[in-house]
Amino acid sequence: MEGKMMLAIFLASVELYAVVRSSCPACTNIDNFSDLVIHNTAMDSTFKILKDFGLLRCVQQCLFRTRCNSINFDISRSICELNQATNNSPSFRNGSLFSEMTNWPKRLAGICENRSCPTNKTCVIEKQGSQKFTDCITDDRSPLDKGYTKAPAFPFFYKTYTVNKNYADASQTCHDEGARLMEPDTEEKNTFIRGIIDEQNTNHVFFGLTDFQDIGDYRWVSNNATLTFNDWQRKEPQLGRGEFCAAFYKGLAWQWVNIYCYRELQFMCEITVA
Ligand SMILES: [Ca+2]
Repeated sequence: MEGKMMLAIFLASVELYAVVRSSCPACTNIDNFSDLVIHNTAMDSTFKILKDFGLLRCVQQCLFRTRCNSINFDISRSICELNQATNNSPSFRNGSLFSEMTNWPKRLAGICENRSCPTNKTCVIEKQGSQKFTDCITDDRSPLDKGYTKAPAFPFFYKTYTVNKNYADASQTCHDEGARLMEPDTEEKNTFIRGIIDEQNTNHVFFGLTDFQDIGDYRWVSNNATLTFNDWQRKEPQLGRGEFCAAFYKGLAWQWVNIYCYRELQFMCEITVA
């Protein structure tokens, strides 16, 4: 009962805190939740992204994992990022929230409070009838451990490859890591990716867009969706030449071109939130 009451107070306090922080000084002092840093996010140490998790469940998911030490929480999109760093100083990001584990009531973890699982595992609470018990289950291998980097303002991890491969082999390389070829499907993401590949010593970088089905009908590979945004160069895509794959081209500020799939180019993989 006390626990439920505490959770209710916590949730209420978070809402109040986010909305009327300045006019609600008492809200900042309930049960050690005084350190929710609104409009901030920590970079570089996110090892897991969870979608459609409320703030409380995000905090719990962090408490369940030995390697987790802080969270970023995207308030409007309910995206929860678990960070492993202990003392990363958060930087400004509108609509985000940062909080460190050291300031949370540990009993939010329920019966997982005193269960410490190995670093690659997470504690889960299971039920059998009215009995609850804990278990340590293997966590998905973190993209961070596979050499991926978390995009600071986006819910995905990315990795650049400086080896040249044809489209099929590039795609397979991403797939083998539980990833896919990068899909720059919004203007914001496209701009971010162009910034990343501009550091690469190359002229072309494949990404996950093809018109294998119908010439000129370009589709994102992951979900077969048509384009709602594009960044084709002025004379691209050129049709009827068998150029079924897409790549960024340095020649014109990394705008898009279609290109032969057998060309061996650099590429970029991404791992998004499931
Ligand atoms: Ca072309």
